[in-house]
Amino acid sequence: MAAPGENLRINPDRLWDSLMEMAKIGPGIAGGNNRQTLTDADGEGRHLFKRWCDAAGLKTGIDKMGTMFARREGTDPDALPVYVGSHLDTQPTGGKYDGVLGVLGGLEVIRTLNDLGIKTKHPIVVTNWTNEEGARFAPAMLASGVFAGVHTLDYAYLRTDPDGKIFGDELKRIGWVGDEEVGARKMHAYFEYHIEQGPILEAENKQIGVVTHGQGLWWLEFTLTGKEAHTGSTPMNMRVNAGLAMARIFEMVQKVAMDNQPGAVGGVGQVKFSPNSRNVLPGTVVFTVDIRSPEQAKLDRMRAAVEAEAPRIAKELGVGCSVEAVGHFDPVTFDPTLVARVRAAAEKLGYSHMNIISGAGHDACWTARVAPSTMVMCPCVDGLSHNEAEDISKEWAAAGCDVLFHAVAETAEIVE
Ligand code: HGY
Ligand code: MN
Ligand code: MN
Repeated sequence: MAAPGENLRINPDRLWDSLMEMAKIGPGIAGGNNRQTLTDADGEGRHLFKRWCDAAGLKTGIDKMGTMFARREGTDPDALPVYVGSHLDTQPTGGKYDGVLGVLGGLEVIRTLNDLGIKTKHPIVVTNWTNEEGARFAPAMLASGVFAGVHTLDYAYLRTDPDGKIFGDELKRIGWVGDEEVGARKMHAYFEYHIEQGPILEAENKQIGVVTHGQGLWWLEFTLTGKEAHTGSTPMNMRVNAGLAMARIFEMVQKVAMDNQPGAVGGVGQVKFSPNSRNVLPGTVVFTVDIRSPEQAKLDRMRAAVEAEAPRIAKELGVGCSVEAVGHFDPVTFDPTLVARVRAAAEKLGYSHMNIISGAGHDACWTARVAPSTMVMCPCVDGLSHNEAEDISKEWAAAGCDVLFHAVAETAEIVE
């Protein structure tokens, strides 16, 4: 006996075609994408998304962080909207699905409601958050962080990229500064559909991740001060070697993460040597330690250990050491009612599913501070993400979007 609405499914080909169309904007060099936030490519991707929203009959509002909100009216204009979204910006060597699947999956929900002529009591708003990745401008989830009251607009506008470009200037340059106050919008609920970016769902052969929690994160930016000197003629006992201090700190971060298993990760993705010349010992080395855990106590313990050990390591080598926390969010528990709705949708549709904790950060981690929020996940091949080879199947993409459709439609309350 089919469950009511079980046969309501999204259009897999339309979703896939939209993903492939968006992937043409800001192409990478190895099949993925380089559509970093506030670049011309980001601006082009925004225009394409806006055109699609216009064609779907949505009214698009933009806030002062450039976040895009495309609204489908409900039968009760006073009812708070159900928001569904993610991000269109990518890593410099990003994949075609990280973030994009959630924005275009939200649009596919709207397109399917339009096809079926379904009305909902609550409006539904598809959202493209500015600068989720934090690759060009730290921290990650910057716009949703301002929306949730974690960062001020001024703080965000003054963030600078590695070339010294300023966030506010770049947002103005690409022409996407909106007039809405950031955070003025109130949400009935928020859903985010995302690839897992880890290996669990594929390994467990599950189609749907029912996301109960998101792990917390610290981004600790270290500046090590050594002495610029000739790599050839400077005797080993006369060196003030910031590069060596960095290497020993990396080893220490690895040990801190391994000592806190299970449920802890630590590593470094970005390093800047100055003057970065092959035969000059670095005067300064700047790098960001990324540590994460779903357990608050463990996350804080790891931060304390790293911040205690790094200066000691540096001092042994006569190297100066300073640290600044440039990104942080605590572990988040998603809304149990919405989580149960996602699980029920997967069951109704006959998709295999399992509870999962998000290893990556998402805008939902911030919206959870201001509205009931949760996520839906689909597997990705070999758990690979933040790599141009990031890959998913059309079937995985569609199954997750079907679940998103049912969870969003139910929360928005279908009007017969
Ligand atoms: O860093 C993260 O977890 C996300 O991809 N911005
Ligand atoms: Mn993402
Ligand atoms: Mn990402």
